Amino acid sequence: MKIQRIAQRLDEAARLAQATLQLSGEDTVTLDEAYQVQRQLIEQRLARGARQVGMKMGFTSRAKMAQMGVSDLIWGRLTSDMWIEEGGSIDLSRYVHPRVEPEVCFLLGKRLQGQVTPLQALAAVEAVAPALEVIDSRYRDFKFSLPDVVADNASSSGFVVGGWQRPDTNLDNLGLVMSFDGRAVEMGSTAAILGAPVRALVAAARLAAQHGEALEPGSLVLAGAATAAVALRPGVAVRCEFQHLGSVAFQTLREE
Ligand code: OOG
Ligand code: MG
Repeated sequence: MKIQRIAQRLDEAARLAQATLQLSGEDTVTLDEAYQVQRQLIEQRLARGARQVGMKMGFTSRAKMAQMGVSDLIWGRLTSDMWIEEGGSIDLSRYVHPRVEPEVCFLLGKRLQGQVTPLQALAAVEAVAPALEVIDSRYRDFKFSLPDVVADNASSSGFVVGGWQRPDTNLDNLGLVMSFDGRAVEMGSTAAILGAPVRALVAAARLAAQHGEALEPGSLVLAGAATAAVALRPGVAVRCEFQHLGSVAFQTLREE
């Protein structure tokens, strides 16, 4: 069956770190089918022992929409095997063409589902943290249509979460600098995320509900990148410093 076949193709591309072709011909999918593929893809990871730990929003900033040539919010699922320890190292040979981008992460203390106001969303937050997301499209040349990238779990690949801060930390317009080996590669503000990152949480609750899902207590929500993503290379110390929120870092191993 088509959904199963595409999910398997994308799962294999991720496991082997080998790019696959964009979905076309009989494998072209609608947005609705793309979310079915995504769910199937995640089922396969769960069957291998991973746990679903939350969700991530995509294309919540103009910088990201412009970089990738798409203009709609999407979401993907975060699983435990994507977690990268803060300060830890990753081996780039496990990825196709990884990039990194600055994000903020919410930890939910209460359940959120459906239409909620920003105030209700904030009331469900237990803590907030600076974060970095490692994205890695499984498609050749990092090119895709909106349904393609949704099927590929929104390019999710890894995430690093820094120290948790109080839930009432104001996230609305915090300056940030992402650096490689101490040199700035992207600068921006959390205001780039839908005007205020809490709006990404509101959107996450609404989009999840459209697929019969809720944001459960204990789950993480990545709000989407504040700047364009930057390609990773071996042997680099990656760090993002956020005004009032602290920093988050990891490194990539040198090539053997
Ligand atoms: C898709 C994922 C988008 C974000 O933060 O906007 C995303 C991609 O850019 O490949 O994670
Ligand atoms: Mg992202």
